[in-house]
Amino acid sequence: MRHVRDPAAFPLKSSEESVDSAMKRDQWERGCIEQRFKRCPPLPTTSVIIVFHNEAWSTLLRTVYSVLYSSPAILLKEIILVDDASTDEYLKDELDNYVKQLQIVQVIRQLERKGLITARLLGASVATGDVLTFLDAHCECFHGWLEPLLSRIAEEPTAVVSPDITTIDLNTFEFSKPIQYGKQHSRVNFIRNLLVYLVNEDRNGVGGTFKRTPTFAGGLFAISKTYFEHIGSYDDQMEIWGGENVEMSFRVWQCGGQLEIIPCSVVGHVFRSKSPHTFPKGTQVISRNQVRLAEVWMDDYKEIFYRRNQQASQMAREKTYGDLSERLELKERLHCKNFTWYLQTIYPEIFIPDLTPAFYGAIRNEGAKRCLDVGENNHGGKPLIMYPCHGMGGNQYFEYTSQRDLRHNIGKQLCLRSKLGPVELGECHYTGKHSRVPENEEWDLTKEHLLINMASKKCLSARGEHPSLVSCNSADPYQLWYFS
Ligand code: LR7
Ligand code: MN
Repeated sequence: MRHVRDPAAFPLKSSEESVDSAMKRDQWERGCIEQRFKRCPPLPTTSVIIVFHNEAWSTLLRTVYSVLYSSPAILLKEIILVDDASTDEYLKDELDNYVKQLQIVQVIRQLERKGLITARLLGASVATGDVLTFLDAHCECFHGWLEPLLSRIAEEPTAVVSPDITTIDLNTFEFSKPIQYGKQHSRVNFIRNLLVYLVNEDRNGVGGTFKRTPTFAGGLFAISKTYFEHIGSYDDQMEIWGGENVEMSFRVWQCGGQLEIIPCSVVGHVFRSKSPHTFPKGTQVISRNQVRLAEVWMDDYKEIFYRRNQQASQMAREKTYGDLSERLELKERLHCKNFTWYLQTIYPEIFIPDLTPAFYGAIRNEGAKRCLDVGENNHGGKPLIMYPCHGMGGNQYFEYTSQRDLRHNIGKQLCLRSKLGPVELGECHYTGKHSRVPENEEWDLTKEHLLINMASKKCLSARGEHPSLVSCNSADPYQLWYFS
């Protein structure tokens, strides 16, 4: 039996009109259509938990109706809407009254604005289903999304499973087609600063029903309620937004669970170009959340992150990230593995930047009295510039590595390389395994503070419009470079 939808409140633009044929074909090609789920023993039931702060009425209700419409009634125990202290009037009595007619939908409220993490914990605390399924408040579930998630958890209770998340267009509310695996994860904010993320497409599970993934986006997932509690739910001292997804990724893997994407489960999410939220204590709560997770789960590798994030580094030094004793106890109690294990076992394909680069930070030029800077939006291919030293890292962050390349590697690994004319940034050729630094990316930082490129044997100079290579002369202050 299926729940009935309210056509007025849920003008199903995507699931019924535009998407259908492309999506169905896609589902067919993946072998999703033939999947059958056993009735005996029955699949576990689920509580769907949707947290929101000042969400638009239409998108919130669209999410709710989409769950009702696409989930078998026998599996859907309830939908719990958790209001994170919204201030919009329509989300108060009007919402309470509206959902009464929907019977299995309830609204609970976090009275103080504390963010999505504690809001989800509040939702979980009242949930009565076997499995907790979390969704953002602007999602649309595609037909058949729920069964594969629950089925995988029934088979493997320590699996934390995410649907394949597709983009709902911000303006037209259309699903993107075709769906692209993995793409969603490149947005994982913290990892972007630390390591660049790739889903390993090859490690499919039995029959391709799941893919293991080192990290997840964190907003849309299902987990057994018992396992959620066992594995340490969330760090309840994380505030507002950010970091909890990475924390959960590391924790689940390091403490014996597994993180998976279930390709046959498809859910759309409205990606917004910028965060609509206010941050009552400022956006530094994001860094604070990240420091909390780095301190607990990343061992010495946290330094790689701190070198790239001044704010986080300062919090770590001054220990202003709050008390971590409960999280550290949890790690102890569950006998969780260390971060080296995680990187080697779960994420072997990742390139790990130097734990202790020979030099790092800004590179100041003696003659120009300015710093080497990659300029705006330089993802490779563009010449560099000289810019007043700002001490903020960012576009002026470089590492001189043990293999003697010069990296601007806050997100992508970009290397300084020689070229006729101005030097430029390009993707680094040294990626660890079975690779070496080509001469045009290799630099000798001499005692005299010259930077000699090994291909041309010429020196980097800050004279002229862009930094470029010239014949070496240690008496020329424009050829002298200092790491600060
Ligand atoms: O203070 C807040 N209180 C809230 O209740 C801030 C947000 N929220 C709610 C909000 O209404 C929404 O329902 O929390 C949810 C997530 O916030 P979004 O949608 O504004 O942000 P987002 O989509 O960028 O969120 C992503 O990153 C977050 C980091 O904390 C969470 O992990 C979100 O769950 C995550 N969203 C997804 O993973 C959705 C799929 C993205 C992909 C792929
Ligand atoms: Mn969202």
